[in-house]
Amino acid sequence: MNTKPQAYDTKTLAEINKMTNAVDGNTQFKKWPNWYKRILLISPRYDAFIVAPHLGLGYLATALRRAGHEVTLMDGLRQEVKYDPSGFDLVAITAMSTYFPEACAEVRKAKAFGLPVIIGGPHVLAEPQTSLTQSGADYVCVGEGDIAIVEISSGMPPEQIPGIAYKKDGQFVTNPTRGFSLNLDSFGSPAWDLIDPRTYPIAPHGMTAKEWPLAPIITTRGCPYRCSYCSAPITAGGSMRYRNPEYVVDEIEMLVNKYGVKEIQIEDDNFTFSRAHAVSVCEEIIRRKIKVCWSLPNGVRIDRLDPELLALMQKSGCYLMALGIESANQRILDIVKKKLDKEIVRKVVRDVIDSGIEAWGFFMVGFPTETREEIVNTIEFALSLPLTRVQFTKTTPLPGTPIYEVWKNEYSGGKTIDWSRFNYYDFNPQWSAVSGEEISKLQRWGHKRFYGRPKNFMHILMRMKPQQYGMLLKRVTRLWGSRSGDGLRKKSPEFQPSVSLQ
Ligand code: B12
Ligand code: SF4
Repeated sequence: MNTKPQAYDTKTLAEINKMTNAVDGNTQFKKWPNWYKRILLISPRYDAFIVAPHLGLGYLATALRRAGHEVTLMDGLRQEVKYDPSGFDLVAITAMSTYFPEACAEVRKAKAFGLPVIIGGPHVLAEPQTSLTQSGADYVCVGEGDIAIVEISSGMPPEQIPGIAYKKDGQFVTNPTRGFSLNLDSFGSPAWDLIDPRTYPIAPHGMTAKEWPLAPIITTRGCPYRCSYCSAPITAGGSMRYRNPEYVVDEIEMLVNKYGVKEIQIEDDNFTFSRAHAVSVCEEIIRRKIKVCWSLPNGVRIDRLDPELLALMQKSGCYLMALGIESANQRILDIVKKKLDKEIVRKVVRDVIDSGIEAWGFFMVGFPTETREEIVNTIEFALSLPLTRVQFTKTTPLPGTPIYEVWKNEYSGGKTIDWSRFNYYDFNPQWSAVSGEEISKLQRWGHKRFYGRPKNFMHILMRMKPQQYGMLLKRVTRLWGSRSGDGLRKKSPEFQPSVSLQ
């Protein structure tokens, strides 16, 4: 088995568009005898507070349409996933780890109708073999799907398709890896008509937003860092790939003009890694005088910001950014290979605020070997910064990451994960020096202290639309009921910190 990723080149946007008119005239879009015409893309319904247009499925839809397929997209968080099987020839389902069980249920449904099924997404690309076995799908896409899905749908024999896995004569077969595409522009934009921002409820990433309708976009894929808890480099690639800033701003302009979008959420893993890229996007927005505000709710690196860049970002409409701070302890930052100097955090947060951009802080608790004092130190540090929002998430061993291997080999005790509780609040890997129950308490205590401050609480309320209040209540109740390491939902007695926290 060849597992070495191979970078491959793709066509330019203009070339691809030209090819669309000649579907049969090239190898990439060749129709094999088993050509599947009508493709159903599904993101399953699962328990969620955030309901955002699914960019991944949007991109797959674009790729399929270009190759002449008819595409239907059902997002279970927006609509009921109900279909007449006679309307489809192939079903394609996406899955993150948290909703892998729901994805499996969709696979079973489609298979009961006799439809061929391919699954993909961050969970299955990290766990292809178990995903195939547990779901019962016909194919697993082990990586970026933009080309693989076209090849599967074209009826190409599976053994010729890089980056997929399947079963042949009862044996699991993994084809050679498909590298990450070097030319993101060849993928165009997601099929926005199928993930129309106006058809989604007001439940954006980060829960709050300034304007509505709102659309997420990506301007880059990948991240060159290797933080050992993060699966972004596995999902989106271990090096930066950039879209042409002009095409990015074309997309923003189109979203504003055609869909009435008033706010953009840039979901890149590392938007400011290349200062030149970030500058170009901002300058192009300013040059075209686009009336839109934008934010970075997925987080940016603290060490990839400077006052001039921040000023430009603010001028172009950026009003909010989340900062990946993670821990106040250099020991922890070093063991998880964050490559961040804790000493610069306070100054950068100040720079962000001074530029007129609101700063949120992402922190994590329950790292391997982390002590109680270290967790408390992180919470205290977070509380001492001028942030308007904080998130203390539990360190979760996402499949494919180095810490997943550590968890599996040293702490899992041979047990398997209940994926339905595999999120940053409910799962506890039991590898910290602190018990799971204590981590849950500290997580709640940190949030309680931060949002217990009237100005922080009011800030959220002011940003929310009245129709979101029910969701807020549900979210708070959920956080307070988050599960600890033993897997049982427990009512915790009033938490009394055992060290002085003042
Ligand atoms: C935006 C985002 C979100 C958004 C929206 C997600 C969405 N609807 O797509 C929101 C805010 C909702 C979200 C939530 C969470 N997220 Co998130 N998110 C992202 C982020 C930053 C970008 C995703 C994106 O749009 N990428 C761009 C598109 C083009 O890529 P894509 O969706 O991966 O799709 C491509 C391929 O994966 C593949 N593909 C995908 N599906 C399919 C299906 C088929 C059939 C095929 C062939 C191919 C295929 O082809 C697509 C096109 O190339 C990623 C980071 C990353 N780099 O992936 C994390 C990421 C996906 N999230 C992650 C996590 C952990 C979460 C949470 C579980 C965190 C939490 N709170 O506990 C929650 C889920 C909440 C819940 N209730 O379960 C992890 C997932 C790891 C995993 N093993 O599942 C990631 C990778 C980040 C990380 N920390 O490592 N997230
Ligand atoms: S946490 Fe951020 S910097 Fe680290 S690997 Fe993930 S995306 Fe890259």
